[in-house]
Amino acid sequence: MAHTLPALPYAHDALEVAIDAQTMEIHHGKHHAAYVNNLNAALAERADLQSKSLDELLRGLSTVPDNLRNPIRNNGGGHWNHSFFWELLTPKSTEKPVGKLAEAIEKRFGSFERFKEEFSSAAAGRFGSGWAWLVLRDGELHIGSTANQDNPLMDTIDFSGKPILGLDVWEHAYYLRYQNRRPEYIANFWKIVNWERANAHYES
Ligand code: MN3
Repeated sequence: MAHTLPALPYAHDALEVAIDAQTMEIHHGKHHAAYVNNLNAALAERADLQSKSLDELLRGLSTVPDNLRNPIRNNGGGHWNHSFFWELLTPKSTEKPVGKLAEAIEKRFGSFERFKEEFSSAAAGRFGSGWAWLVLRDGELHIGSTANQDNPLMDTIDFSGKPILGLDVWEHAYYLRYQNRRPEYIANFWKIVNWERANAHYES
């Protein structure tokens, strides 16, 4: 089964309060699509790897053949991260956490404001391209970031856990509107977070 590009769960211009329509079109239709195509190309000769789910491929990255590890890491990671990210955005954000996740954030970070500061700081501080994450590890929430298209599922990197929230801080995610102003993009991200979805990740 070939990997496929998932449709966006909203219109390209639905997130204008934070992300412009052209960025969404290029980001989903070109960047994400390229990760999917390149992943399928990397797996073309390997029926054994094609039968694995994307989650399985990334969790077992250390065991895939050496010549395929980087293509799967970059393109499989890119496909997974973007599929996860689109679902965490919504034009109808509650703009604050809900459910058990809201309680857990309060307990772990003291307040939602404090959590936002720490997450924003991880996102702004990631040098070059990468992602900021909120993950659940050993029953506790942790904030961190990864380079390029690495993610916390991969058994080849240090930062691990079950992803609850993720933010793409590659320049392609914000450059058309924000140019070098990554912190402004991050500040507006909080207006479009799908906290129902993040809570579902936390509770599942
Ligand atoms: Mn991206």
